[in-house]
Amino acid sequence: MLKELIFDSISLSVETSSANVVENAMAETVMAETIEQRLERCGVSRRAFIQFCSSLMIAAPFGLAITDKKTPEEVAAGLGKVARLPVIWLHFQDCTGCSETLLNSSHPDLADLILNVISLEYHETLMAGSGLQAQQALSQAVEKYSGKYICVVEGSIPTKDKGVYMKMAGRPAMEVLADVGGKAGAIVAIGSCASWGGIPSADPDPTGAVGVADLLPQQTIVNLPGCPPNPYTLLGVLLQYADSSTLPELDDQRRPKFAFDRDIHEHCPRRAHFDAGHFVKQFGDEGHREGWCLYEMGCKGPETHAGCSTRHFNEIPDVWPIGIGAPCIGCTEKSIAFRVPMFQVIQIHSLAAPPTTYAGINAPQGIVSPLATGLVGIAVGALAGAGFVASRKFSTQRSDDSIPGSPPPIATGTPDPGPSEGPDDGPKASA
Ligand code: FSX
Ligand code: SF4
Ligand code: F3S
Repeated sequence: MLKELIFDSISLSVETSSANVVENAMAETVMAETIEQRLERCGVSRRAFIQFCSSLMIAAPFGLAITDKKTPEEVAAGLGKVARLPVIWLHFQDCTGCSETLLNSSHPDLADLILNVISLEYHETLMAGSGLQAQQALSQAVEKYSGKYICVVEGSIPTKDKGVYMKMAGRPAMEVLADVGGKAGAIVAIGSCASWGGIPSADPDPTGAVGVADLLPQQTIVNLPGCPPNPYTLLGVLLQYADSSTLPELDDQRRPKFAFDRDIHEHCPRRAHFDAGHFVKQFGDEGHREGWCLYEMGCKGPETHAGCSTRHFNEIPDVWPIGIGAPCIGCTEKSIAFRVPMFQVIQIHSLAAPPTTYAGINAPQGIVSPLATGLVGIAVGALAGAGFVASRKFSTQRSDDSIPGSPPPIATGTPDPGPSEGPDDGPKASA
């Protein structure tokens, strides 16, 4: 079903000129088609479309004109009238993870929907055509929709040795980007590779890999970093552009604020463990199995702007790095992912270190002196007498022995070790 839809969705070049005429006529029809008409023609239910709009609203609760202060029904009604946006998708040095994340939904309906709400004119890994056919399809689409289409770029562009490390139809990737990107209404650099080099640009960077903005700084470019990025962020940007030819507000790294204005740590489900000083010390230890904070395993969440902690992947709850027990590697941050070693503990610049503001969880309670308690008991009578009994009970409890990774109980007769900082020294806050 999905395969059929993909082939149906992409305008492919054809083998004969008469077939070309038919194809062009069909493309005209498609161009004039609104999202609503297309969904109806392809038998996509209104219910599925409203569900899609709800997911888009969850992904972009603020800052996206098409979803702002609306109900899902209103969003669906508005988007239904929008003409399908022509999209030309270029692949350079990448793993195709960005395309995968867009189409590998756990609900087949969603993948169908995505390919219906936009008009994907060219996408090398999805289209059936190849070689000359593919080249013709690209140049036809560029010419036909010049200045109106969005060019989505996936992957970094090699610049070393005149770009010899990647060519398409004999042309270096740099040249293809300048041509196709230069004639687009706007460019969306999807993924960290297209945004600023990503994995291919990691040391020793053999191909001189750069992002789109390094080569076309004057063009209108939206960066959607992430390795891979969240598909709803792309769809939000594309649909807003289709609706009003505008882009959402961007930050100083050209990322849409609606998706990158907060850091992972702010909404991380393990945040309470960070604040309490519960840190995983080793993959597979008890703390790891209990879902404790991954900061000491190199988690870059406190310095990483992205929405993964609230918008999970593939429509499945908890499917995101920290959700499955892996530290965030900061894949949306230019200066972190593929620059700072994955398991290296980072300095935290944005907040105070918890141990300076919160008590450590394993601070020893010590023994309340029966004599002191008794004296108070004499002074305040029966009420404090009850307190004495309670305090004795408290003092004989073992130190957090129900908590994984906590130190062994203090043996009888061992001197009180005195106050401690808690289970460890905690995060490294910057001065
Ligand atoms: Fe892969 Fe895309 Fe990472 Fe890069 O995503 S998921 S290597 S950002 O270009 O295909
Ligand atoms: Fe979550 Fe990482 Fe922050 Fe720990 S350091 S609370 S795992 S984002
Ligand atoms: Fe990337 Fe971190 Fe999210 S590694 S996918 S920004 S949790």
